[in-house]
Amino acid sequence: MKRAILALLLLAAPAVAHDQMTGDLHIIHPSIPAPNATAKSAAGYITISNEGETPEELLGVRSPFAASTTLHTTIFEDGIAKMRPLIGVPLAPGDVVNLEPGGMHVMFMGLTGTAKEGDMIPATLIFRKAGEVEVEFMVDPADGADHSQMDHSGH
Ligand SMILES: [Cu+2]
Repeated sequence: MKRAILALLLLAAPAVAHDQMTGDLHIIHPSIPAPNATAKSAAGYITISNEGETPEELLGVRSPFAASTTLHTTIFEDGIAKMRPLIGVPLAPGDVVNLEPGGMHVMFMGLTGTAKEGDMIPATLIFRKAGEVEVEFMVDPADGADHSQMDHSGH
């Protein structure tokens, strides 16, 4: 199972993927598409697999890369993508949860610096059971989306 997921990810990712196992949690390729030089915010993506037997939940993210870092989901209203804050991301036993473009994501708002492809951005994932887990978000090639322009009126 684990191998299959990683193999898929490696196929899909143009650059290198990275992953880590922390307790029962397999944390796969935290990444940020390179924001443009003037971007005020950026989205982060990640795949988390709960390989244990107890429910887990991602409660939040902290990073020196942004003034505030929150969990978001994307909803569509009249065909327009809007982002809304999430309280947490449930991770049931056996679940593989993707934070990915067009869906749930980590929102870095008020960037404290620039990031270019290949940079590693330190961050802390906060889980209900596992507590704080240090990760690095890899800066991937730009995806052309400027999250500064997106609707965040839910904040
Ligand atoms: Cu967002």
